[in-house]
Amino acid sequence: MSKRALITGITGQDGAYLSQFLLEKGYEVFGVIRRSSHRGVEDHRLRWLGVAEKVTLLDGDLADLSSIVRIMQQVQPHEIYNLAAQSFVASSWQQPILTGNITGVAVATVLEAMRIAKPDARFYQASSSEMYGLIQEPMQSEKTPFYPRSPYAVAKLYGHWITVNYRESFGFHASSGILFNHESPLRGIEFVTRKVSDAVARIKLGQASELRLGNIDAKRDWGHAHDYVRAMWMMLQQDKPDDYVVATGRTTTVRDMCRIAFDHVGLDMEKFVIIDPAFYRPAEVDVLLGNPAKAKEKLGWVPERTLEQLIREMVDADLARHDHARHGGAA
Ligand code: NDP
Ligand code: GDR
Repeated sequence: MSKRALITGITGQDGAYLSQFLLEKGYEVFGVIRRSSHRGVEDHRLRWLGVAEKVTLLDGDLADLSSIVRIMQQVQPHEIYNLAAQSFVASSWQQPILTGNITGVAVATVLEAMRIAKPDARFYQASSSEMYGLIQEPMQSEKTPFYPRSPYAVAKLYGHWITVNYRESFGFHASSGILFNHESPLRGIEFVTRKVSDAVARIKLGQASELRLGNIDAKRDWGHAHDYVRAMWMMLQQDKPDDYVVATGRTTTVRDMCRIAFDHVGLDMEKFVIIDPAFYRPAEVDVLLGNPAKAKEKLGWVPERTLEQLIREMVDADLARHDHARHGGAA
């Protein structure tokens, strides 16, 4: 009999890659979908990966405990991956309360649904390197103190600690992955890597003439989502639940990431990039650099793709997308 996995946030970047990964492992995959945002149409990310027909989507919202309890009772999952969130840091200053409710407190909603309907399931929480914020140590590990710098990061800290607390209070098999930035052609257009790859493709095709960015001196430890969803699954295969940093151990400025994208299509970024203070944040996380030693040692996890491969893949995908649209297809 195949294992059942329940994914909240299945229509997001990670949800799509995780669905594909789990289906390949023989899981039955169920996902929570918000009709309010999708109006019953299967999401484009699941279609892009060819898995939309293979997953079962169930109506629910993390703002509605009863919907999550019902889904949990119906699916009886062996593994629960809580990926749903208001995940865009910049928006969290515009919607701090919603972010607190969904990215933070709703982690307890999912844990409570599990407590009511399937307490022996294994639980994964999508924690974030943003929790480190104002950096206390040059390389961040599971032991580095947190100092959140946005309403998003504050909410993620609640999610992180409530996961630890349910593990310690009720003996739940609940693990928290402290994942550093990970990207792909399925990344939301609002995030900087995808904003860059999309703009570079449009500039190359003569459809745009500039790219407006905020703080390009910020540094991030960027990996590929395809590699990172594997780490989520690996955490839930361990006998004991725990917390793990998932990162590449290399940090790069937004400026240098951008240069990789422009170089890939033979353009000089200096001619197109305009610094626009509208994209500055009220408080910035200047640099993130993760130490994935524990994940390597305990899980045997190592990233397989480099930043250069990732950015080139994203630019190529956006070139194909815009070229297809130019010839009458859907972008
Ligand atoms: P996305 O923003 O791509 O996806 C977010 C998902 O959450 C979407 O499926 C969205 O559904 C869903 N969602 C939002 N609000 C609700 C709600 N009220 N009820 C149910 N579902 C909801 O995020 P990613 O895939 O990039 O990230 C996955 C998780 O990992 C997030 O929690 C994120 O904060 C965290 N994370 C991400 C990192 C990254 O670099 N990508 C790094 C570290 C942590 P809908 O389609 O309906 O909007
Ligand atoms: P981040 O990702 O905030 O790290 O959160 P994002 O790509 O939005 O920003 C990365 C860095 O780039 C700087 N930047 C810009 N960012 C955006 N979006 N747009 C711009 O024009 C721009 N110019 C410069 C930002 O200031 C920042 O320093 C992501 C999300 O996926 C979170 O959910 C996740 O938890 C963390 O990664 C780890």
